[in-house]
Amino acid sequence: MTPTPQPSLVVVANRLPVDEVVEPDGTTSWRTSPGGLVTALEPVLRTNSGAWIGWAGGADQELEPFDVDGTHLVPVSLSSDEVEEFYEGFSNATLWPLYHDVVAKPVFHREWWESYVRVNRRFAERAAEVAAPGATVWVQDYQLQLVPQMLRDLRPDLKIGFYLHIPFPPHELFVQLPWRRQILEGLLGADLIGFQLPGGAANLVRLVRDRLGHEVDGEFVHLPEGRTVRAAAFPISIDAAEFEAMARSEEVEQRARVIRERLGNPRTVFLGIDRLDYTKGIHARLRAYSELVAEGHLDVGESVFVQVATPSRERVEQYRLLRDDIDRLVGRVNGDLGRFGAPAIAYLHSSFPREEMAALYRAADVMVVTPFRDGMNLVAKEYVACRWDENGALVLSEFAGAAHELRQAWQVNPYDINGMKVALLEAFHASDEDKTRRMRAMRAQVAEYDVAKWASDFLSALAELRP
Ligand code: GDG
Repeated sequence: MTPTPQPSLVVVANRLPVDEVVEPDGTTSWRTSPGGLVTALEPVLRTNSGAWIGWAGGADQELEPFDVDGTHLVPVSLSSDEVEEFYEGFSNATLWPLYHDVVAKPVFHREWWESYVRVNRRFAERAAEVAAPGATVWVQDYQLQLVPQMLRDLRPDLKIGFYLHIPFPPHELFVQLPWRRQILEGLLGADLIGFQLPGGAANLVRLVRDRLGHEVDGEFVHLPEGRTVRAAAFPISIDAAEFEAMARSEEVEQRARVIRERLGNPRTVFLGIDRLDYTKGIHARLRAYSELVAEGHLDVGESVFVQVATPSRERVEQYRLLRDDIDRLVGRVNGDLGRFGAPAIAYLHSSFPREEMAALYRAADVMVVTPFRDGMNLVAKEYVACRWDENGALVLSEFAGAAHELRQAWQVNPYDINGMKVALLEAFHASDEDKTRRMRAMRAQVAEYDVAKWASDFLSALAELRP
């Protein structure tokens, strides 16, 4: 175990930012998992001799704290029952669909809730043990909404922030939750609650006023005990400079050319990249595209739709059903419309290294991002960051948080198949001048509000509260 001075900044997230890798000789080690959150927080954690508390990803793993690339990691263990009830159950089959407009039906189980409470308490206790006196603790996301209040009860000296990466639902949906009051009270343990969009913050404030009867004033909630909580929007972003640098490298450019060659050098490559999740609108977008091909607006061989679906939550039933639906649709479309060596849809169910993602973004003429509901959607921002040539078109759902910033995209309602078909064709036929004008504006936005700015905006807003 590495001795560490007591950290003055502690990040608490469901997952530790590392993956276990097995070396050829059978020994295992840890590697930082690539991702915006880690990149953004690593420098802040380093200067504050910070720590990160989270689950290492396996069941029944008892691990001592360890350091990876200068970040001090404190593992929290989950039993296999807890993986099933807290993680796959309450987090991903209750909260996830409920917070995403009930796109799928949320499942309510009392045992799952009990597991959620138990695991949240474990995270809170770990944070209470680790944090220095007066430290700042930043709790992340929907799996840990009870942690702020549990932690405040244990350590009233701490400054506590909470950030929700997914949408926060309107009153009408949230109140379905049998444990709605406990969740609201859990969140209010924080001094600052951050959301992707102002609408999420407004939903929370309204719920707190109507359901708990607290006095509210704009972004502020005044609690009976005299404490004030702020709820506000801090839209997350990516490390835009890093993506652009990757996209400018000779290896990535070369790989993008190879990808297009392997696809048969079509005139136009459409691209979708998503975790295989029912919120992402994959099925509806592939239907819109395939109708355009069937009706003769697009020609197989000249155009191809590349859909990458990264495996996700494969033990949750709704995700298994979705996979079957997509498999069936792609099979039918290619069977009906494809030719030898020229499918209408090139579908890959797998995940790739980041360089390959950048090469795909470079190879794509039209990027299609059509979630039914999405907190932000970083894929849309990554595409923009990679288009240093100021070319390429983005078709973007108006229900992704990113639509509030990427206003120059071709925006669509993913429930409107005909509307999506029109937008896909417009993006396909757009002039270079039109694409450049739009891309330039979107690139300026993504370059300025990057993930480092997101983290520093949140942490300075937190520091300003309760001097
Ligand atoms: C949640 C919210 C919010 C995907 N496939 C591969 C891969 N990825 C990377 C993408 C991107 C990330 O995963 C996905 O982020 P998104 O934002 O698109 O979506 P969620 O996973 O649902 O994220 C979302 C986000 O949290 C942050 O707050 O924006 O709304 O739902 O970075 O590039 N990366 C690699 N290989 C893959 O195959 N290396």
